[in-house]
Amino acid sequence: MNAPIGSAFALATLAALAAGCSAKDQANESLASGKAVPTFRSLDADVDGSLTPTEAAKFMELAAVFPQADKDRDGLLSSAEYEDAVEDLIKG
Ligand SMILES: [Ca+2]
Ligand SMILES: [Ca+2]
Repeated sequence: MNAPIGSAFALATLAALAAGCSAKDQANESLASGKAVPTFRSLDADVDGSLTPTEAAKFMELAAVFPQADKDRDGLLSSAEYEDAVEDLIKG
């Protein structure tokens, strides 16, 4: 009997692959862990100039600090909020 865990895993794998595909688009920044930082544009899937929690979820480290990064608490990250958050992530 197949548990639905398989499809959840497949989705997670797809998400990881999608994140990897935007690697071409990324700036020359990397985290202390050596992981490259995706550009704001590569995360902004609908190109509306802000990141929803769903869009930010592609960048795990950013998703983890989303509430703090969203300084004006509108539930979205502007590019300025993103830059600040990335700077904090890089500095550690
Ligand atoms: Ca967006
Ligand atoms: Ca915000």
